[in-house]
Amino acid sequence: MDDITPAFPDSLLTALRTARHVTVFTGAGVSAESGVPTFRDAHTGLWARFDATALATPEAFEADPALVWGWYEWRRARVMRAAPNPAHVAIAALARHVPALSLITQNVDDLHERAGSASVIHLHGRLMQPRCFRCDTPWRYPVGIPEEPEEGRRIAPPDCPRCAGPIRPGVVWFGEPLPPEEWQRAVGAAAGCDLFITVGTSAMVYPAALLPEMAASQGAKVLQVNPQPTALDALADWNMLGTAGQVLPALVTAAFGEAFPTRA
Ligand code: BV8
Ligand code: ZN
Repeated sequence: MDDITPAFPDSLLTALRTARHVTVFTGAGVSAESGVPTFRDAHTGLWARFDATALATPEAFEADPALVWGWYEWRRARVMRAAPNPAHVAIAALARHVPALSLITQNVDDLHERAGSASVIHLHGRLMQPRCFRCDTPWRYPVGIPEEPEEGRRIAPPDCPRCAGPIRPGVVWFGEPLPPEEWQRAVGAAAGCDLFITVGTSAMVYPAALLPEMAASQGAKVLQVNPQPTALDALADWNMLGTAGQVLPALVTAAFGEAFPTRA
């Protein structure tokens, strides 16, 4: 991939340099350059091959726990073999240059944390925090990176040591409520910021997709970073068409002078 250095409007650089509170909102696109598949991308997207509602729901898990657990084990192996990319690193660095930064993610991977971001708001749960489907007791994966199962392989979920119920992924499935405290933190971060940066999300899953609108309606400026058009194009004050791994490091360098390695 050739390293292009995007040109940033002065108005954007000034907004970033003078912001009191920046809120960054990420979707699967921020992890794409780490090799973690997104959901909707035509060929690599998880949902191109699986129907998400056929897998990412409690009903699907109850109907076929081994199919759903196998899908998440395949994803977990991919995430554990992945490394944070320059986008994750730039977001973690940005926190050092602005008075206050909130990071809200729809992703269930831990790449923001592994890049050094703190107190990440995980709206849709965390892959690495499985729990019992029946009694909610937290469960811990065995140490080490699992063999990457071939896609679609069924793997029976472990049994809960307390109630023998099936262990489930620690994510929020469709039809399940978002964790109330995480949602409240996210709403506060959207309502309280003066610059909202949305990165790598098609903004089609609710209620998460309401956050950019909430930020804009209370007066925040909105920057979108995405290589494709999304539902947020009309809302954004600036649309940087490019990948997160190219645009975000260049933006932090242009605004604050901090240089970044251009490769993950
Ligand atoms: C809820 C965890 C209520 C699991 C996820 C009918 C019935 C039931 C519910 C609904 C319904 N209709 C609507 C709903 C609400 C539903 C919903 O929104 N459905 C959608 C499909 C319409 N929402 C829910 O069910 C939510 N819960 O409403 O509960 C309730 C209240 C009280 C009591 C009971 C119930 C729960 C939603 C959470 C679902 N879980 N994830 C898992 O990961 O398996 S969602 C999952 O999909 C992700 O977390 C993420 O949120 C979403 C995918 O979106 P993106 O991250 O944007 O990824 P996508 O691939 O779409 O886009 C990637 C973008 O990146 C693209 O634009 C691409 O161009 C770009 N990109 C690619 N490469 C790069 C890049 N960008 C930058 N750089 C690159 N290199
Ligand atoms: Zn249990």
